[in-house]
Amino acid sequence: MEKLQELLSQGFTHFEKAIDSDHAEKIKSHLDECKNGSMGTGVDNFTNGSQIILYNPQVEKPDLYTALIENPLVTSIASSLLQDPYLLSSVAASASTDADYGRPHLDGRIPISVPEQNTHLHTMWCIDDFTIENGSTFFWPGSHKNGTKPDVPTADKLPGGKQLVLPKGSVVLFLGSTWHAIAPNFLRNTRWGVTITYCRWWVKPTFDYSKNENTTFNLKNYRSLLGLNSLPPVPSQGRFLTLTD
Ligand SMILES: O=C(O)CCC(=O)C(=O)O
Repeated sequence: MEKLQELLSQGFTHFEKAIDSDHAEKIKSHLDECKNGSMGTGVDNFTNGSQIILYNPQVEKPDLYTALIENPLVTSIASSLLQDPYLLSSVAASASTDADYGRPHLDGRIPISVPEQNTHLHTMWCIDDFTIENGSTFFWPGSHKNGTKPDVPTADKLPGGKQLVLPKGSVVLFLGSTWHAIAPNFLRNTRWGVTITYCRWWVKPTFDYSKNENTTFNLKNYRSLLGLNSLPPVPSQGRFLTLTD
């Protein structure tokens, strides 16, 4: 798989227009509503005001997000990298602001320098066209092999970052160890991205989605994605993979 090879060698890869633009526009309207409404939104201090984060928009409108969570282009790579049965760890939406460049960071908690051994796979769904002017995410090619976390306050202080210019409906896949950062939005419109994270079956997901059945019942593989079908094999020397029902 060419895209998997690119993910492992560069730290990120992408598919253009993995959902159609009508679908992306429906998600955009929903995220705009959420931002102006009562959902748990906030400006993340970690990124010094450069990012608005909205957690779990799919709780309100699960049908809009299912095709992203279970998109076959993503799930085939998740199966290869994380091995089945991988779990759904988190869903969030992120908008760029005009405040500043974001802080380079990695999402997978610890830097794992062997690409194949990453515990997390992250996706950034472009709900708007992603451009340099509206804050397309910076990714640092090869940074996933450093075995360290970046230590600079803002993306403009770290050379070598690449911003992908992508049409709405595209998806970027990146490893838990890949350095990235949000960029400033110099336009007055909103640039939304939806980030969906998957993890290995033995890693604790960020959110416990078994508590929101309405969020997940429409997922085709929801028992597997939520880790509800896990049964460690006996004897213990066989416990490299979980068994599933
Ligand atoms: O929205 C973006 O461009 C970046 C999001 C991000 O850094 C993250 O969710 O970890």
